[in-house]
Amino acid sequence: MADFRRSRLDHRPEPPGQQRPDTPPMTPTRVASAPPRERRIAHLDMDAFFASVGLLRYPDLRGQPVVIGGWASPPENGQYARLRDYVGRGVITTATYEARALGVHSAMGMMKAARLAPDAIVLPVDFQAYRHYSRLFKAAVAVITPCIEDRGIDEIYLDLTDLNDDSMALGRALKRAVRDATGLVCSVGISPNKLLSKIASDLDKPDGLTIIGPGDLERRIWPLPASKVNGIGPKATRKLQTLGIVTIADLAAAAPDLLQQHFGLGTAQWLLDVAHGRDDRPVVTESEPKTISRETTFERDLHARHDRALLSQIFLELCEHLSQDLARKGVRGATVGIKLRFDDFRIVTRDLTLDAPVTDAEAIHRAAGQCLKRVTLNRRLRLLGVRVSKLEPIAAPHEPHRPVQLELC
Ligand code: DCP
Ligand code: MG
Repeated sequence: MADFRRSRLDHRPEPPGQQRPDTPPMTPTRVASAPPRERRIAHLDMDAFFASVGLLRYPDLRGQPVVIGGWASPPENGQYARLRDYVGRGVITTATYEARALGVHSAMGMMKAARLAPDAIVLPVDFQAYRHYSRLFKAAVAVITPCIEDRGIDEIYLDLTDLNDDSMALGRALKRAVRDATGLVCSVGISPNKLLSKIASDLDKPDGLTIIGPGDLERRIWPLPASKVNGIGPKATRKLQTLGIVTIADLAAAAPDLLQQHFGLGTAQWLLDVAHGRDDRPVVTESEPKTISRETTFERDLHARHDRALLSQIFLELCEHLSQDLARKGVRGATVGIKLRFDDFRIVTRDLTLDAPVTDAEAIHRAAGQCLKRVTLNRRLRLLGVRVSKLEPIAAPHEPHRPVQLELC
C-alpha cells in the first residue's frame, strides 16, 4: 500500500519531474510563517494578450477575427493581410476570441488556420509592445497589492490574504485597474491557492471573474478534464485516460495504489493533492534578480551560416552588455546560458555552470559559446539571448560573500 501520510505542512504540490510550471524560481531564503487565516490567492491572466495589444493599435479591427503570426507584414494604407493569402509554415501565436470561434487557436499552423478562417486578418508580432503593456498592467495591479508573483508576459499570481475587501470587490478592482492602465481586458480567478486560482481564471474567459469558495471544488472543478490542471500535460492525460481517469473527479476517486503503480509515489501524491484542491505553495515575489539577461529579436530571421559574421557580432555585443549589467548591479554569476528562438517560434535554451562565478564579457562569451555548440542550428534564428544566473554579490575586499536575498510576502 502506498504511503500517503505526508503531513499537510511539509507538502508542496508540484508536478514532479520536468513539468514544473509553477515551481518558484529559486529556493527562497525567507519563508512566511503559516498564515493565521485561510489564504486568498488570485491568478490574473490577460485575454488574447498579443492580439488584444494589436487591436489597441488597430482599433478598427475590433470584433473581427484576427490572428497574430510572425510572418505578416505590417498593414499598409489600411490594407490588412488575410490568412487566405498566407503561404508558408508559420504558426499562430494567438487569436482573438472571434477567430477562436472559427476553430483557430495558438500554435496552430497558419495554413491550417487559413482553411478554417480564410478572411481572418493577420497582424505581425510586436514584442516591444507586449513587453510595454505587460509592465503597465503589472504596475497597475501593484497599486492594489505589492505581493505579486510574476509568471510571464501575461500572467501573475497575487496574495490577497491581508486585504479586507471581499473577493468579488477585489477581483473587480483588479480588472478595473488593468483596464484603466492599458485598455486591455483580463480574467481573474480567486481561491485559497494558486492551483485552483489558475484553473478558475480560465473558467470564464474572456473578461472572467471566478471565485472558488467552499463547496465549489466538487461543483466547478471536479467536472473538468484532468488536463485543466497546470502540470498535467498531454502525455499524462493520455496515460490517465488509459486508466479510465478523464475528469478531476475521476482523479480524486482514483485508487492511490493504481496511481503509484503508473506514475510513481511522488507524482501519485501530487495528482491526489491537486484533485482535492490542495496546494500550499506561497506567492513568491522577488526583490533581487535571480538572473540577468540580454536578448535581441532580429529585424529579419538570420541564418546560422550565411549570417555568421552578423550573428557573431550580435552575440559578442550581448555578452558585453550583459557584463556591464552585472557590474552595474554589483553581482556575478556561475551559470551562463543562452536562449534561441527559431523562425518557427520554438525556443531552445542551454546553460553551463562554471567552477567560479564570472562577470567579464570574455568569460561569458566563452561559456555562452560552448552552450551554442550544443544546439543544432538547422533553422533561421529570430532571437538570441544570453543570461547569467546563480547570482551573488561581488563582495568588497574582506567582506564575506552573501547570497542574493529573495523576499517572500
Ligand atoms: N503565446 C505564444 N505561443 C503559444 C501560446 C501563447 O506565443 N503557443 C503568446 C501569445 C499569447 C501570450 O503568449 O497572447 C499569452 O498566452 P496565453 O496562453 O495566456 O494566451 P492568450 O493571452 O493569447 O489567450 P487567453 O485569453 O486564453 O489567455
Ligand atoms: Mg492570456
